[in-house]
Amino acid sequence: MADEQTYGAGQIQVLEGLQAVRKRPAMYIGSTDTRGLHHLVYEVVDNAIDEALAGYCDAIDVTVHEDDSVSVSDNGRGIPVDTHTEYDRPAVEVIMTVLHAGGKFDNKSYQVSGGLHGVGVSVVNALSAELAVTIKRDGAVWTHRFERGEPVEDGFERVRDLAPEEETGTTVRFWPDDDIFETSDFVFETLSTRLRELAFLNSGVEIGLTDERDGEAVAFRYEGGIREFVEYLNETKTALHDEVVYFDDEAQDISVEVALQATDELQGSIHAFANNINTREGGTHLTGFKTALTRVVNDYATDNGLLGDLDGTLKGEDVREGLTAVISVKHPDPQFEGQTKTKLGNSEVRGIVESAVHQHLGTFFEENPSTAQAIVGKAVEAAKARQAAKKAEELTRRKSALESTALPGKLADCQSKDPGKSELFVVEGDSAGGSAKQGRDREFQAILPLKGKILNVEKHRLDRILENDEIRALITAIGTGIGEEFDIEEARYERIILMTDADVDGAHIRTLLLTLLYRHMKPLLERGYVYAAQPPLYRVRYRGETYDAMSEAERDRIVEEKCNGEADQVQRFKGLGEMNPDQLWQTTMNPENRILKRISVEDAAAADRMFSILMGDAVEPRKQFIKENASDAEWVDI
Ligand code: 28F
Repeated sequence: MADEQTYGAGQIQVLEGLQAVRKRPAMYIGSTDTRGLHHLVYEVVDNAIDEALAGYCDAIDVTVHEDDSVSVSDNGRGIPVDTHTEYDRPAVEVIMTVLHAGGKFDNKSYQVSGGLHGVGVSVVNALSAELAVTIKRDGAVWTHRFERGEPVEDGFERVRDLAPEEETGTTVRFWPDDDIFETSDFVFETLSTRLRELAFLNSGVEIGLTDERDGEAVAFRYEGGIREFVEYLNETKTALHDEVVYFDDEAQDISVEVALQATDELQGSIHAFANNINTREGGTHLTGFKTALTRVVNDYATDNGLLGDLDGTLKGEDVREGLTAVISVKHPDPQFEGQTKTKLGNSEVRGIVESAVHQHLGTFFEENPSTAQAIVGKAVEAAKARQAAKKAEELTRRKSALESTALPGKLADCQSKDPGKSELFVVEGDSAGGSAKQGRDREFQAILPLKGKILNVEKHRLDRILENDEIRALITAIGTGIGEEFDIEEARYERIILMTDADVDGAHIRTLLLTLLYRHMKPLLERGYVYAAQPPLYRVRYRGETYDAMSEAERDRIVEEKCNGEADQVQRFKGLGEMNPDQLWQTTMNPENRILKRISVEDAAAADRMFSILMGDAVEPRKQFIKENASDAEWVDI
């Protein structure tokens, strides 16, 4: 090694590389917010995983220290420390300072990551105020230190002999640079979720996480690999067959693994990975999987007479309904595409996955008829429901301008036939519906009372939903149809105003309605046609004047400012039904002074998400959750 710091070509390349990374960190790690910060850990862990894939490591430990630094340790061979011929520096220094110097370890395995994900540990080094690496190999312990990516002078040293029973391996500890990152706060849950995923994807490797800030610690090791991943994903679901279907294959140096298990859910959950990266944007491996799956299920259904009176074949959506699956491919030269570089682009992968799934799933079905019946049977049931829904959808829409589907009897329609001027109030309860019918302006305001709770759309397919009279009445009144039949241009009103009580039950009904609209009539939300009415909570009477308050705070302000602080006659409106027609008109329906909240797609999505989160049968947590969130909507004058 040269005595003085010689700036040969190698050193200049190193400096230019580090400067490039520090100048535009987001180009290398995606962002400098919390996601980018956690990406540093994943880059270092990836190198340890590579050592495991090469067959030399089976334990990786990640530690978050109290000083907000992170250590990653593995029990592999230890990064080489011999002098690198081209750079005349220790190999470890080259790997830590030269961009993309990780390279292929040996022909048997390859770096697991590519694209944004495989920038290499030199990027972590460049973005760390300090980085220390400890290597145990060749009978000794070596250390090296870096500051913002640059080697510390005389930082590389042989520290001591390796004790006879000591394992070889590598430890990298880094202190993220506060000049680069918006935060230095590592989130245990974020790290543990990704480390668990890596343990599933790399069976047999133990991955531990310790948080020295509060002592929390977990360890993941799954001998069953992605089989256990599917079991984990299905922990809260009802599986339709006991054994997780699993197979793996390799062709052209590309390995494919598939695990799947059908459940009674309506939503599918398919996760595709390439070189351990969660390809959320999909790609050729996922396409190949879906194509072959649909074909194999259809072939089995046809060959075994399982299609019944179904006309046509099973669609992909039928086959994937309720299916939990994990696909994991490993590719020596992965091409990641898409907005967030999480779409696999390698075209040859599609055919490889397709033939692997076709061959192995087909064989599995032949050898395991009960499992095959469970999976195929679920797809046939989904297809039948889809076709029933299509028929029912047609019933909710005018077949042509001449034929009109009878409007629901309980709808008090408005006189105007101009959707742009017409409003439909969907009112909770018959008594409030009665007041609304009397109080409204019948020129442009229609009323549709809904009785009690409408059906829980989360738990049912569209065919079942359309059996519900309340929901069918609503869809028919709106006029657009639903699902595949939906046509926004047929909307009979351009304002659909949900008017429910301002209590938990009212919020519950509003959430049910929003979930229905979000899932099956989303363009109504996208066009901004959907609103929530805001009935007053209080009425304050003082010296012949009446004031309406939308909240307790407003009530107190009125008492203070208008009633000289005398807590005079204050009426709490328990529900819409307590208001007489004139009060309801004046406070909630009269465009002159009513307050409506326009419901955005995001609002409805949040309602939908909340609903799926709380879909368990425990009603109390659901009510509590809605109560806490029901009043957080901000209200606008319309
Ligand atoms: C805490 C993070 O980075 N572990 C690593 C190794 C082992 C070898 C290696 C790494 C460049 C191209 C050779 C050792 N002996 N954990 C880690 N463990 N890199 S990174 O070599 C990288 C060189 O190939 C290693 C023999 N072959 C490879």
